[in-house]
Amino acid sequence: MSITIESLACWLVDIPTIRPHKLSMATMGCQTLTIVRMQCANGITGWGEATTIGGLSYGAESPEAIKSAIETYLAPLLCGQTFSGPAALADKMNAHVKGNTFAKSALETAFLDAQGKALGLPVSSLLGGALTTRLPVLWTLASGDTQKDIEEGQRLLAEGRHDTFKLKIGARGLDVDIRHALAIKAALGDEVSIRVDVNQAWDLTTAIKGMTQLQDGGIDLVEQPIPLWDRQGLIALSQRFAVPILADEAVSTSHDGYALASGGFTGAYALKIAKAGGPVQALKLAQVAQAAGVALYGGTMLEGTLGSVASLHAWSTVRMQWGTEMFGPLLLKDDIVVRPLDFSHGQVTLPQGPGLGVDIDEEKLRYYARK
Ligand code: MUC
Ligand code: MG
Repeated sequence: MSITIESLACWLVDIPTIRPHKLSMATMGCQTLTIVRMQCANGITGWGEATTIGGLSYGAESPEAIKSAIETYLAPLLCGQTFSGPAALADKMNAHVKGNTFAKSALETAFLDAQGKALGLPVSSLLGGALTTRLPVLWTLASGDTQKDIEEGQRLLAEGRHDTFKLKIGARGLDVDIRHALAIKAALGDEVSIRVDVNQAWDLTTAIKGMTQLQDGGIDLVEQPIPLWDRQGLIALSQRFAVPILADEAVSTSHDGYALASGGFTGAYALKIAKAGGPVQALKLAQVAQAAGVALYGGTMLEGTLGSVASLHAWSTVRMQWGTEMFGPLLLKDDIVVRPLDFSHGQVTLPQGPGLGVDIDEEKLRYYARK
């Protein structure tokens, strides 16, 4: 069903995190959600969200730049136009705007929300149909303190909320990081899957040393140990070690996925709607991975509920061999939605209503929106 976009509005929404979240390149005390409202013909409203991590320290688009790209370039391009579906929308955006995949992701999300509402179908149905309505979700232990991380992990295990954890390492020396990871693995026990994300912080030599020790210590997955540009290094590490590599920053689009896989990469790809330019675009990378025998993982840019649900609709349509990390809403002190997501037993429930299946609390949106 065709959708005519009438107007677009955009807000920067700052929400504090429940504790400092320490990554190799930034410590987050707050997350900024760039929220988009797409007003369409026939009174239909679509909502979308884009987030990044730590301003400009993770990716090339800051929240402010996402808002500016939408307001200055994408809104004038799209408003008044009719699109038969997300393919036509992406075609138009890509013909006139290079890059800016975070901004495009928020707009593709809002469009899918509007089209799903117009058709009375959940977004997952527009993307091929959900294989499941409950998806696995891990938690990231990243307080920066080993003992605090152990206590947090033990508490979440006891509450039955998560059974798999990711650790953020790479900000400190290799020996400190390895001690940290192996102490958490030892404390949480053999049954618990522990993965690490280095966020590009090591060079190849350090990665060979580090991965040897992580593999011997029973770590299950090593995410993006070396810089995103070192494709050959990532392929070499994936072939050298039994512990699998999860490519994150190195693989944004289907083109990156094709280049890595055809170069001999084995392991898994972290899909993220922001890296690819939206849920439909992220699934193109999933299809390349499936064709190449590379496993899949549902990644987050620490989105709030809107962005997490947009991702979940996409992730629900493919088999995620390594599960997902769509815990972003749990890291935030509050959100701008009427009903929070249902997280329990290491899983999250995919909303079933038309579109994203998420209602916005406009009072909260106004309260948290940057003035
Ligand atoms: C990343 O690089 O994967 C995902 C979980 C988390 O704690 O940080 C993000 C970013
Ligand atoms: Mg990562």
